[in-house]
Amino acid sequence: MKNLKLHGYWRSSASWRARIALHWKGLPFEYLAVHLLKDGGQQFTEAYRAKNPMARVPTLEWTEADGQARKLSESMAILEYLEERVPSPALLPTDAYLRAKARMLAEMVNAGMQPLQNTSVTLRIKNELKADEKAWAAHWNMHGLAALEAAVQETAGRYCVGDAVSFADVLLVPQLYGARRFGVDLKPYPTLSRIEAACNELPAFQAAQPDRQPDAQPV
Ligand SMILES: N[C@@H](CCC(=O)N[C@@H](CS)C(=O)NCC(=O)O)C(=O)O
Repeated sequence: MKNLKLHGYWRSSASWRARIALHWKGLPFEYLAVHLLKDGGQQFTEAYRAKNPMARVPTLEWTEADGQARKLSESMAILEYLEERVPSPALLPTDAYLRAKARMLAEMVNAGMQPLQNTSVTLRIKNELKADEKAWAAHWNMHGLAALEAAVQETAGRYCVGDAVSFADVLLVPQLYGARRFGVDLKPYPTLSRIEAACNELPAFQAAQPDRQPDAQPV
């Protein structure tokens, strides 16, 4: 994989997942910012939709050794692909049950939480339905985080699944940042908060943080 380019947005949790995995695997990449709000959302331009018909970030592009241009969207597919192409350092356990557990915890965030707080969803709730989008997003974060806190009790060590970083941690850290943005109190989730602190000691997680990205805005 050469000339890796990641289209992302500094505080998009899905882009953040891909950044963590790329740093974790030691793959240098160019970061191309897609501003999700400016100009009505740069993800909706024709040029970007040609790369990602869902009009979402992230999208990863690269060139193969034989010159073939490749692209992939959906952060879970990106994580799975990077894990297959660059198995070490790993982001999945070797035991099949624990691998499934890591994916299960990741999907609780990916499928069960993030889609309910996505920018286009919250904007529609606010502008079309005239409802409180922050309360909506906070509700689904609390629902999901309570479930995650309960679920990790079975597997947690230093990280979500034992003492090795996995997809579950890659999904957890950006989600907790999102939950804070929606005003969620994280005290009821002590295991998740402890795991987040452990992850944030790692260089790959530090390099992927939103405020370290070139398109970061002051908050
Ligand atoms: N399932 C997708 C979710 C991608 C996604 O929802 N990205 C958000 C940012 S976190 C986005 O691009 N939102 C733009 C919009 O909703 O218009 C993935 O994991 O990559």
